[in-house]
Amino acid sequence: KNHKPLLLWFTGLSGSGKSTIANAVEMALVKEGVHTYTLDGDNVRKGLNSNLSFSPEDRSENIRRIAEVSSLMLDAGLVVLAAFVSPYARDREQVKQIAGYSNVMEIFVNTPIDECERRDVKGLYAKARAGEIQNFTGVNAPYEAPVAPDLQIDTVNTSVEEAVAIIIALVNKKIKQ
Ligand code: GGZ
Repeated sequence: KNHKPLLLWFTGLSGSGKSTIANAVEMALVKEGVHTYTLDGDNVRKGLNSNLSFSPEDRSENIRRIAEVSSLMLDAGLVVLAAFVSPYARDREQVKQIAGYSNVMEIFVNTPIDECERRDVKGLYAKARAGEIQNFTGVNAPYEAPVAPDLQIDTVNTSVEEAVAIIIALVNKKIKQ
């Protein structure tokens, strides 16, 4: 089936639910015959960006490379889902510059830090509070919330299924015109 390429950029704190939502959206798109690829910390920071830390400079380089890879995937016609903390507004702006403004849908997974910390799925917040992780976003490194995202998901009041339905409706409008 024919569809336009698109980059869905998920930004939010560690444990906000970015990857969970992105993976569920991808499954729904694949069911519709859309060609997708998901980039997240698990597949990018272990390979392409394994030489990068969580310093502000390395985070910027992390995001820049991901934007360039995404841009190549857009050339291949894919719907790319990228789930990264991407805490700096300047870096997210650069993503749009690299991939093309009209190709990017910025989705802010807006889960408050208290909730991320309460869930603490990977135990990283506890470690950060104990001083075992430096530069941990929300604890001892900043998160610059998007001022005007294309979409904002409140994961406290919205289920994953509801979030998927909202995102899919918007995505289909963009890629099937
Ligand atoms: C934030 C960190 C850090 C620090 C390791 N700060 O919940 P997770 O585990 O799976 O998601 C986080 C992931 C963030 O990587 P990104 O490439 O998305 O970050 S960025 O866009 O800022 O470059 C977390 C884990 O890596 N992690 N140390 N200090 N998250």
